[in-house]
Amino acid sequence: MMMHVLPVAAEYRHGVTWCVLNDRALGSIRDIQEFGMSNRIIDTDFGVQPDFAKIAEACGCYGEQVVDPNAVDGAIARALAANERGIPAVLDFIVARADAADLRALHLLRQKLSGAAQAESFMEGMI
Ligand SMILES: Cc1ncc(C[n+]2csc(CCOP(=O)(O)OP(=O)(O)O)c2C)c(N)n1
Repeated sequence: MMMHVLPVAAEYRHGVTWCVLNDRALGSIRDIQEFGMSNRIIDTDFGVQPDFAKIAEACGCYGEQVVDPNAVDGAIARALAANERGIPAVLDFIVARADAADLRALHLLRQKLSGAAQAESFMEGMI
């Protein structure tokens, strides 16, 4: 989701819901920094996040932040109900950081197959 699409979707009354899985990070890039670049985490892990629900509302959309897992069904129902009325929606689900085991495994496999130096350049090439 890019922020500028929100007022456009509202303008054209698109019945669409964006679900943000909000772990306060650009996760895939952060994982590359952690596992492929000697744990140099730069500008991918955030202490401050915008309030995406308020941004949605400011753009004429329905917005809701969801923290409690028990609130997921209700939030989805409210978003879809807004969509039925021609109002786009953003659901900002606050989630824990996912386990990066897959990327770590891929990195280790590349190291085994082609040596550490090549694995490092492979990870750099992914950015
Ligand atoms: C407009 C745009 N800017 C930058 C990128 C480069 N990019 C690819 S993945 C990524 C991080 C995405 O983070 P997030 O949306 O949190 O998803 P995650 O990696 O956690 O699955 C970035 C910045 C992109 N693909 N598109």
